[in-house]
Amino acid sequence: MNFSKLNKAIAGLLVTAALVAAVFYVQQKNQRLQEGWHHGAFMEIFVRSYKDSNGDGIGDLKGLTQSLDHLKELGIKGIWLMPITASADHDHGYATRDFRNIDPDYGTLADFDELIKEAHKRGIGVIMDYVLNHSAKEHPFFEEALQNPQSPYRQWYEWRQEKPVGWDIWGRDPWVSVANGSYLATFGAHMPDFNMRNPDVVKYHEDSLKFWLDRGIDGFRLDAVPHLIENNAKDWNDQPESRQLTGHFTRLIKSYPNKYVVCEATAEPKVYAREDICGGAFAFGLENQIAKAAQGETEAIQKVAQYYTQAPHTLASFASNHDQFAGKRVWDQVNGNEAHYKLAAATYLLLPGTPFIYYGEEIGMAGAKGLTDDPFIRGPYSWQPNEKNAGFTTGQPYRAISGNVTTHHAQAQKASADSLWAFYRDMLALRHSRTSLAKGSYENAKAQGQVLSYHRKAGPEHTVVVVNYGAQPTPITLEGLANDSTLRALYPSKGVANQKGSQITVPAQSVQVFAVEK
Ligand SMILES: [Ca+2]
Ligand SMILES: [Ca+2]
Repeated sequence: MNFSKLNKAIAGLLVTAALVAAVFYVQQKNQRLQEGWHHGAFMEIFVRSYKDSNGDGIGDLKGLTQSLDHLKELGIKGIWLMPITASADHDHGYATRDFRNIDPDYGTLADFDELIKEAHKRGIGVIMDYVLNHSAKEHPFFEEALQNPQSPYRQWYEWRQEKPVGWDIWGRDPWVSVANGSYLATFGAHMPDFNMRNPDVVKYHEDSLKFWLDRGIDGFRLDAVPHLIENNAKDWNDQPESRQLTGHFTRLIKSYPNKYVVCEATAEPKVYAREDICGGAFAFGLENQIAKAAQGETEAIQKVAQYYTQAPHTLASFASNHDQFAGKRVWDQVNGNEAHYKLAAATYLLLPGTPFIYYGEEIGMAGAKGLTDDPFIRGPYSWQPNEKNAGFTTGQPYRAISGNVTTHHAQAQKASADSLWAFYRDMLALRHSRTSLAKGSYENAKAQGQVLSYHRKAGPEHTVVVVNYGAQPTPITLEGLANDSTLRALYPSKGVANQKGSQITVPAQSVQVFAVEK
């Protein structure tokens, strides 16, 4: 090869390398989530109960990955995974046995990587539960601390030689006595509290969070953060130190671009939604008002109207979740009344705040047959009208299936134009097509009898939402409209005439959404 041929060959190689790099860059870019993706609707998923891929009767990550198109069809932009880390409880997963591995029931780290990749391809972000406050009693660190008081891991938990007295957390003594001391366990003897004042513990959690961030997780739902640090028998809930430490972990997570944090802070969600603590927090307390408003209670409709006038819009709204203390499944709350069900859904899907739908809610799934308490609301997803396995598994489901599997399942819901699924899909499409609904202002919120109305604005875009919870058509006056503005019907898109002026009559038990135009 002479010199000029060699040069040409090198130039050719360089061009090829540049092309490969360009293709790689475009692929990477396509896999990145849009800025602000977390303003879209999330689905809370209990993996154990969602979809089983291997017939062992237990839902798993592969089953979820196979279901991503189903979630995308509904319009889901984010998934909150209840704990998928290895746990000792073999159920909800909050008793963590390994903070840096997938529960063997759910699959492997490779399955996790595949889930993230496939979710991102569909424009869906994935956040996961992370439990800071405690580990499982079976965690190797705690086992060592339990067996050997001289172990450095003794300082990783809250151990006392003498059992402290006078403590009462939700009616029980959180201190558990064993042969060589007592340990603190806010959520039960099987989940010992970490000593979060120990810098080694903080570092351990930082490294675990980074472990998942480096793998591509899009954020976290931080569990039970007001309980990170206790001061004494009286001052154990929501201490200033817990707020500070939560903010510390949030800053770490958000040092990665485009990440989202939502906290579980039941008593003071508005405080924890602050940017310096979590940025996002579940709007506990609103869910009860949504259920009551849906059934026409005027006082609750007033409270719903007021809520976001005084609350940060970074809160996360929901109608139900995996904890019985937040209520039963929506189906059981409204006793199967689908008109009430749709009103509950519209209420929180169109308000400010990121909506979190609890898996099964979008198909009208009832509680698990014959069960009570938390297991009642955590049953296998109803894919098909199969009374043996709900289409959730080809084997024997690990838990009783839903009481209404024959009438309310994904297959029928997706085939019907006026199903709950279709309604959720339409509400999400509206939210995602209107910036004002996804992240706009909240103005002129008003309850007139059983009718809720409010305005959402973003730049020149102006949307009016009207919900009549009552059984009668009701005339109302809309404030905040210019004299010459026209209300163009966005929902329903058929059968509602455009309106002029501020007097409108709202049909019984209906949701109407208008674009305000000059
Ligand atoms: Ca399985
Ligand atoms: Ca604690």
